[in-house]
Amino acid sequence: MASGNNEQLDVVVVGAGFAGLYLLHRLRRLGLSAKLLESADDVGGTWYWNRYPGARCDIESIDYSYSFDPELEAEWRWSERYATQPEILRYLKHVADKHDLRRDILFKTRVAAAKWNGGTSSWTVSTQQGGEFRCRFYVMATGCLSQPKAPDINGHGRFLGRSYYTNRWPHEGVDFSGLRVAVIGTGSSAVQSIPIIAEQAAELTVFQRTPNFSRPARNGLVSAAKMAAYNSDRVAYREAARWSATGVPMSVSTLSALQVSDGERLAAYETAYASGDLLAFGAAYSDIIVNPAANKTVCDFLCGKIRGIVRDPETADALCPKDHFYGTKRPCIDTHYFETYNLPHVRLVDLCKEPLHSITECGIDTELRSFTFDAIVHATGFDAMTGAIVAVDIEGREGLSLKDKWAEGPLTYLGLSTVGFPNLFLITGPGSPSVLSNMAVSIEQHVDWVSNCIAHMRREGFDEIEATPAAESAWVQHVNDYADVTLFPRANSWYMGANVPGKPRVFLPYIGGVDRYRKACEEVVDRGYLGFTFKGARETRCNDGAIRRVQPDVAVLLETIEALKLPAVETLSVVAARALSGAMGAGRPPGPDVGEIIDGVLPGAAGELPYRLYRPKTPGRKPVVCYFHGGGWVLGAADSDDPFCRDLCVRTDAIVVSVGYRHAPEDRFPAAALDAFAAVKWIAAHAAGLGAEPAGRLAVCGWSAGGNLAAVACQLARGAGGPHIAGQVLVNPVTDWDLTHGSGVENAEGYLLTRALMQWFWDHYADVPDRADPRASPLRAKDLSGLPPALIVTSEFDPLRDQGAAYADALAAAGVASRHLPCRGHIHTSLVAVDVIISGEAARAEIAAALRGFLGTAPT
Ligand code: N01
Repeated sequence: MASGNNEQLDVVVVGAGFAGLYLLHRLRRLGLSAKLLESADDVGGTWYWNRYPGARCDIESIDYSYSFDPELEAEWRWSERYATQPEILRYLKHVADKHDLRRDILFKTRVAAAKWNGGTSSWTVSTQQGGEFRCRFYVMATGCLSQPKAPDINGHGRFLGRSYYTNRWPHEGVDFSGLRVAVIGTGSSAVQSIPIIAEQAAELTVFQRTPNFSRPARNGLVSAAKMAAYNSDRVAYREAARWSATGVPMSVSTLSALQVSDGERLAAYETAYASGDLLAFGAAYSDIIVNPAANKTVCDFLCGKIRGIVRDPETADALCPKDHFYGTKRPCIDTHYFETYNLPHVRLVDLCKEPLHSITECGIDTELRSFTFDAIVHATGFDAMTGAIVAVDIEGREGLSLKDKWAEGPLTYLGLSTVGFPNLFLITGPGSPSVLSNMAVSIEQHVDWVSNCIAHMRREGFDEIEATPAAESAWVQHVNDYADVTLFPRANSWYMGANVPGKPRVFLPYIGGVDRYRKACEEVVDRGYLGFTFKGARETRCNDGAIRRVQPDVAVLLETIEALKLPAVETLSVVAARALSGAMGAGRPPGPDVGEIIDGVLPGAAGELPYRLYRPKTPGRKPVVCYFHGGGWVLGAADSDDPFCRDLCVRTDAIVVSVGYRHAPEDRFPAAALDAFAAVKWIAAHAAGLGAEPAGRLAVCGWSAGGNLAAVACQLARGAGGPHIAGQVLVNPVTDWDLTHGSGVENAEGYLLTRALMQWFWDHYADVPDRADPRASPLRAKDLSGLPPALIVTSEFDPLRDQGAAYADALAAAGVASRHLPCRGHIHTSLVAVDVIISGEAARAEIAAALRGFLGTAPT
C-alpha cells in the first residue's frame, strides 16, 4: 500500500521549500497532525531544483532568511552577501534537521489531485505514487517560480547533443570544458549562469529575445553596516522588514525623479548602481514605476552603463532593453554579465533581428543562420505563480475545477484563498506581494496568517472557511487597480503571464507593497475575518464585505495627508484655512505644459475679477471652456486648479479661462453666482479679443463649488436668453445644501471633504433661507428643461456624490442630454489631482471628450 492510504490528517501541505518547512513547524506547534508532500528527494524547493552554475539569491541573505527562530538567527552565519544555491540549500536542510521536520515529510511524492468532500468538510489528496490522504485543510506551498515553462520552441527534443534546463539542473553538475554551448534566454537564471559557463566553454552563444536590465551585484562579505544594523536589534530589524514596502528595511524617496536637477538625479543613480542592491533604483524616486518619463531616466542611465562596459557597439546596443520600462520585467543583478560579451569566444545572437526558427539535431537555426553546438542550456523560465497550482487537479465545491475557474486568470481573496474551494490555502498565491517582495518575509506572513486562522477556527468550533464572492471580486479589482496605476501592465513579462503562450494576460502579484498588504490582512482578521464565511456544527458565520474599495493611489494620498496631522480646515479661521489650502497646493506636480498662460481681469457683477487663460500649443483660434475653481466659495483662486486647467487645455485643445469669482465670507451669496454668470457673458462677448473663435463655441466646467457655479451660470443664462452655452461639465458639484442622508452621511468623514467642512463652507457662503435658492442649490430649480447638455462626474467616496447623481437624473428627467459618470473608488479631490491620482486619468479623458463633444471638436 502506498504511503498515506486512508490517513486522516488535520493538514496536508504541498512543497518542502521555504514556505512548506515553516508551515509544518507552525502546524506542529499548534498540535495539529500534518504531512508535507514533496516531489523531490529532499527539502529545498526552488533551491533544490535550481542548481545551475552561478545560482544565488539576489536579496541579501540576511534578509532572505527566516525570522521565526531567534536561535537560528543567532547561530547561522552567511558567508556572503548573496549566498550561493548550495549554501541556501544547506540552510534549509539545517532548519529541517533543527526542527526535526523530515519525519512528517514524504519525499518523492507528487500530488496529482485534491478533491473537496462537502459532506465531511475535508479534502482527499491523491499522489502520483498512489497514496491518498484525508485532511481538513489543504495548503499549496508550491512556490511562485517552480513549474517550468513548457517548451515552446520548434524542434524541441530533436537535439542530439546535451540539453540542460536551468530549473532542473543535474545534481552532479556539468562540465562545459571544450564544448560549444548555446544558452537560450537572458532572464535571471541566464544572467547568473552565462559568465560561469563562459569560463569553461570553448564557445558560448547566447540567444536573446529580450534584453534585460542588469547591473553589478557587488557580492562579497556582508557589509559591516548591514551586520551592525541587523545584530544591534534583530527583533526591530525584522519588524522593520515586515512593515516595509518590499520586505527589506530601506528608505524609499518621496521625491519624483523629475523634481530634481539632472546632476542630483545622476548622483542618486550612481549611488544606486554602486550599491549592488536589486531594490535601489525602485527606491531612488517615488515615481519610477508609475511615470514613463521618470522611468526613462533610469533606463537611459542603465543603458549608458551597458554601453560603457560592452566594447562592440552593435552588441552593446542589442543588450540595451528597449521594449519595456525598468522594473516591469524583473531586473537582475550580476557578476560580470555584460563583461562576458567582451570575451572573444562569446557571441550574442539577437533574436529580434533573426528570430529563432528551430532546434535541430545538431544545434539551432535562426531565420538567417544555422549553428552547431555540443550543448544547449534552456534558461527559458517558468509558468509563474499559477503553473504549479493548476498542475494539480484541484476540485472544489460542486465539482468546480480550479483550472477552469482560473481559465481567464487567477481569482483569489488576498492571494490566500479562492471562492469555491473551502479550506484550501495558497502560500504567496496570485494576488499577494509574493514575487514583488522578499519572499522570506511574505512567506512567513502567509504562514502565520494561515496558522492563526486554523487556530481561530479550532477555538471557535468551525470546520470550514471560504472567501465570499464579493470579497474576492473586490480584492481582484483592487489588485488590478493597483497594477493599472503602474507601468507593469505595459510589459510582456511573466508577471503578466505573457511568457507562456495562451496564458491569460493578467497581472499576477500584488504591487501595493508588503506593508500595505500586511495591514489589509490584519484588518481582515481584526474586523472578524471580513470577507469569509465560517461553518461549523453549531453555526454558519458570514462576515461579507470588501477590505479595500478606495483607489490605491487615493488611499496613498489619504495616508500621506493623515500622516501630516493637519488641523481640520473647519476648525480654522478663514485666513488660516486659505493659508493651509495655498500651502497644500504649492508642492503638487505642475500638470502638462500648455502653449501660453495669461493672467488678466474681466468685469464681474460688482467689480473686476482676475482670470487665468490657458492657450493650447496648437495654432489657430479655438473654442473656450469657462472654468470655475473649487474651494467651497471660500478658498481657492483663478490659479488654484492650475494642473487641472492645464490638463483640460491640452486634452480639449480649447482655450480654458479660469475665473476668480468673489469669495465668502467677505462676499456672501449670491456674489459668486452673479460673478460666474457675468464672467460667462463677458467671455462669450469678448472671445475674439481673447484669441478665441469670434462669437464662437463656449462650454462651462467647474469642480466642487465651481461645479455649483457652472451649473448656476447655465441656469441664469437660460433665464436671460443667453449667452449660448454648448455644454456643461460639473465635476463633483455642490448641487444642494442638504447633506443629511445618503453619501452625505456615508462619506461624512475620512475622505478629505467632510460633511463638517461642507457645512462650514455653507455657513460662510449663504444664510439658511437662501440655501434653497436655485442659485445656491441648483438641484432645487423648479424647471431644468432647456439647459445645456451635461456631463456630471461624481466620486464614490464623496459626501456630494448623491446630489451630483440627483442633478444628472433631474436634468435627464427634464429632457436635457445629461450623462452621469460615477468614478469608482474616488474621492472629492481625486479628479483634479493631475499626476497625483493616476487612476483618475480615465475620468479626466472622459471629461475632455465630453467638452470636445459639446464644442464640436471631437475627433471623428
Ligand atoms: O526565467 P525568465 P528565469 N525563445 O522568464 C527567454 C527568479 N529567479 O528562469 O523575455 C527565445 O526571467 C525569455 O525571453 P523573453 C526571478 O524572479 C531569481 O531566468 O520572454 N527565448 C527570457 O529571456 C526571475 O525573474 C533568481 O522574450 C525564450 C528567458 O528565456 C524568475 O525566477 C535567479 C523563449 C526566461 O527568463 C525567472 O527567471 C533565477 C523562446 N521560446 C531566477 N522562451 C535570483 O534570485 C523564453 N525565452 C537571482
